[in-house]
Amino acid sequence: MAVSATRPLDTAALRADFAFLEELVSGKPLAYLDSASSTQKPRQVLDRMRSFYEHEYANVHRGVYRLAERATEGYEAARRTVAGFVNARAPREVVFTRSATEALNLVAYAWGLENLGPGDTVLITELEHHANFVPWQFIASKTGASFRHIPIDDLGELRLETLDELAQEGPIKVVATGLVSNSLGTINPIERLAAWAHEQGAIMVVDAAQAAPHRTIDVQALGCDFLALSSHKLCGPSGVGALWGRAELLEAMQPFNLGGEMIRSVGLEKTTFNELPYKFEAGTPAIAEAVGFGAAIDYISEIGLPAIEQHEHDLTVYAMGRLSELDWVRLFGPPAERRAGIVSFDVEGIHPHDVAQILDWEGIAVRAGHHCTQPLMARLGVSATTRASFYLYSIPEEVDRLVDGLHKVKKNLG
Ligand code: 7TS
Repeated sequence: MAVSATRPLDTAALRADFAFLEELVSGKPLAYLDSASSTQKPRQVLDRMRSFYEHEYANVHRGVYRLAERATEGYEAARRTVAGFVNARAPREVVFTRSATEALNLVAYAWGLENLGPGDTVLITELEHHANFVPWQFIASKTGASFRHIPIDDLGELRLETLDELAQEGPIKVVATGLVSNSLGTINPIERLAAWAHEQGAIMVVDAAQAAPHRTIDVQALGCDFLALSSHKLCGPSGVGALWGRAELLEAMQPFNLGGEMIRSVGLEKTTFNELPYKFEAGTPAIAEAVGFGAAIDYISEIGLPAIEQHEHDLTVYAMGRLSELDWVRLFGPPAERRAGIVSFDVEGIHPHDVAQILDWEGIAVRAGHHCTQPLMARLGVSATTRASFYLYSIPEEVDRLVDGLHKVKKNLG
């Protein structure tokens, strides 16, 4: 299957790559509208992992025998693929982690503990996923730094006019923000924030977990210093993610986890550490998963990120249009032009968990909850929302089924 970036996605051909679409739930075809939580996996990724396990598998960076060399080559090829995917200057700027969460913890601990102190400010946003919120809050409290946030407006967009006021409160050392909000889909102006962060003498940390699957990522154009992503959100396996960091910053940092290949030499008196990127990869990594991550990037890159983004945008416009026909449904977040393929809403008088439960009986999978963004939920004045999210295999008929399902929810519980 080859789809040009300029042509619409051939969803019928793409959907044939995904076995999960053959599943029936309550006797109905599954409408999987929860790709922001995790995406489904195409056969190409699963085949690559199976073939790697069958023909190329051994531990990496250790053996001198042929199989270990093959495994190491597969693992390092995946690193080169991730590096190319985010336009890193070199593969050594890419560290494999367990997840985007671990990547963000790595920066907060390894950079934050050394570089933050009383009087400094860590700035996050009111939109953040807990993975880019709690580690900074924790490290700020450990180091005595203050922890502040960029507020949002009623549409869920950052109030950039507050930046200068925030800067007056003390030196800002870190600006940490998501590129795309997992709860509202808001797309944040990272280039502008990165330029501003650097004017303040701060580093710019980008959580791209929710952006990398859907739009082209270029760390050099974004102007950031660190960027985190996860494999499982872009058609790859779970258990692996990546941190991209500027080499000079990674070089200057202390390791995060200790043991295994991240070590150069160990003595009773002193231990020295390996070079980048191995310094940050302790223990046996998720080897076949990294290879699957690379295969997933190849898969979505061949389809074309611009085409995926356009497809999701069209679905979002359609979904927001259809949902706004229901005057008992309240939509959260910015207009479709300024958001990714995520639609969070509230059904008047019915708890999101009940909404999701009834939709499940109709074979429709949506997420209900706070989506690991409790400060955002507080700002919106709700404890939870129902969230539909799209990916390259999503189709308008699934949006129609969602709307029909919501009519049933309203009839049963409204
Ligand atoms: N950052 C963002 C913006 C996310 O959406 C998520 C996961 C993470 C970080 C953490 O990624 P992980 O791979 O380390 O788990 N978001 C969601 C979600 O929206 N529903 O389930 C997981």
